[in-house]
Amino acid sequence: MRALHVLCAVAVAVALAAPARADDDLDVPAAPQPPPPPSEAPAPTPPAAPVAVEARAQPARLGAWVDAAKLDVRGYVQAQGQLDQESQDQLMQGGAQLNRDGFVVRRARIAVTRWWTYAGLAFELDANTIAGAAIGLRRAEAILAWPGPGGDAPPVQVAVGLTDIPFGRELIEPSQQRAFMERSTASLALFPGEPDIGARVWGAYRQFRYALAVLAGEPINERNGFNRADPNAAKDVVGRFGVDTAPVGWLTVAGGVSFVVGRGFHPGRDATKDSLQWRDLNENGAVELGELFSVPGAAAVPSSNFDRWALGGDLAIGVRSALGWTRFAAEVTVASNLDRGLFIADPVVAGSDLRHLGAYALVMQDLGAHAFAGARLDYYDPNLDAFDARGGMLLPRDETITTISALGGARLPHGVRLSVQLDLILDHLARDGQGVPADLANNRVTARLQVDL
Ligand SMILES: [Ca+2]
Ligand SMILES: [Ca+2]
Ligand SMILES: [Ca+2]
Repeated sequence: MRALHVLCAVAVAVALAAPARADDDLDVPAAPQPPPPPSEAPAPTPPAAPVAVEARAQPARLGAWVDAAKLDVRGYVQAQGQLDQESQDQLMQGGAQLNRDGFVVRRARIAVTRWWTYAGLAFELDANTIAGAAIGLRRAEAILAWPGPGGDAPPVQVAVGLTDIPFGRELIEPSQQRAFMERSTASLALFPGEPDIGARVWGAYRQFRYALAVLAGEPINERNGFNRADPNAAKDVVGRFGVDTAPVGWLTVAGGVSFVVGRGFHPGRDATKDSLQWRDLNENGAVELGELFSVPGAAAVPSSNFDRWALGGDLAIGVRSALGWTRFAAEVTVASNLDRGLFIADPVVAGSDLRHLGAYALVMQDLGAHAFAGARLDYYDPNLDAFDARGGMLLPRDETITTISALGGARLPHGVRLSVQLDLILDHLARDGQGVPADLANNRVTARLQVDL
């Protein structure tokens, strides 16, 4: 009996002691170093628990740790206020908001890169408030590189993951460096997002540049935060071959040709049952025999793929004068069934292939060290073969969107950039009193403040 009492006492003692010991264990990392006296100087790193010390939010320590780990950490915030003629204090059928006036965090990005001799990783997150606060992946690449003798532009690099789409000039230009608020209309329509999932090979030899990629073909759109997986097994092949050279100190020339070849996806339809529909034709609120209609069920329609392609050419020239750099750039793209952002191209629904034509030309001028100005003319025809039914006749229809943008801004010290852009959009998206396509009132002005990390 006594033995049982002793056993119980020991068990109770152990049970009471156990949680206390566990708590002690949890406190151990913080415990060994008493808080330093009120002096400002940080305490020397104790030999125990170095990770816990480094995790504390001390900017100097964090910077030292980032340096020691050879991490390249970059980031920026683009916040803007905008006024849009198209804005209304109304809701669309279904609840979508039509207000476009106000403040927006367009991009808040943080990017981490780490390089070894033959490998690297790149990781970038994007946050914005375009359609409510959203955080998404902008880039995640596992990279292998074959460094050349110079080490500056490796001849061969291979990236697998969420990577850039190597088409043209505008799509691969980082948003942090682009002077204009957004890419041109054609670029936004054909490539609604800048990254896509796949594998990319690129490199440089002297002034020559090449890039080839095999991608899912569904660019991730950071505007709507709607990230789709790839619905078909077909992969888009995207490539660009070009040159980038500076023959003299005051002149730079870059240009290339790009292509996309791939297969898009047309979603099928579910099967439907037979149903009965009532339309109150005489509006008396009573169901009468002549107002009942049968809607026959339909069999399911299978999904199918369709071919799509694009071909583009781009040219950029920079000239330095006493005023600063003057930069010209132009790009032309012809494409078929590739619009994925604006007027979604689906030849299965349309009954024929949809041909697109996009182009832009821009000029940017430095005005001394701290100011700049620029203009861009941008053109997009989403369907070169559009027809419109009017008065019982089929007439060729103009669906082009021409945007004239003017930009001015200032570069301030510490990576601060303030810019204002006015967009005049000439389109055929509205209808006048006779039903003839007319210009929609959708001009806009945007003021943006960008601060780099
Ligand atoms: Ca695909
Ligand atoms: Ca009725
Ligand atoms: Ca307009």
